[in-house]
Amino acid sequence: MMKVIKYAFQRHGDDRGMLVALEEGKEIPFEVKRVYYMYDTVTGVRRGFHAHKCLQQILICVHGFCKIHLDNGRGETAEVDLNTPFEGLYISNDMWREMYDFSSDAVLMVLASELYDEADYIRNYDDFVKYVEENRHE
Ligand code: T46
Repeated sequence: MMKVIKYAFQRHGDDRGMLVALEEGKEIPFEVKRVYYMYDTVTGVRRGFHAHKCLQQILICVHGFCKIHLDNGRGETAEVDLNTPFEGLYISNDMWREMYDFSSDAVLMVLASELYDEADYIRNYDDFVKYVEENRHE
């Protein structure tokens, strides 16, 4: 079974409601260079279908819910539910990802360690498995 790293962020709640604070070097283990989010995802859509050579990310479904399929290219996979604004899924580089089962109100926010760079994407699954094999350090 593949190890999945999910963070449970501290919730600062009081009688006004809830607040989550994320700080680089504390809750987030990398320098955050970019934030993006997806919303109004069409029902039934599956997105992603790629891996990254260098990029690390934390995915937070700040509203609604969705699921993430992870595949390390070495025969191990995981399905992860994201359904609260106080949990974050860490995705390392060299990890195939697909996002699916979005609720109609889902807002999936992503904290990223690098700026957008198309050259960092591996968009073909067979190329990804080959890349993992070639870059194995054990
Ligand atoms: C990832 C998963 C979780 C930009 O111009 N800047 C950006 O920072 C991003 C992320 C995207 N774009 C443009 C590129 C495409 O024309 O937005 C469009 C949709 O991006 P993409 O098809 O790559 O979206 P997803 O949902 O397949 O993947 C995204 C991220 O790209 C990817 O890094 O890990 O979310």
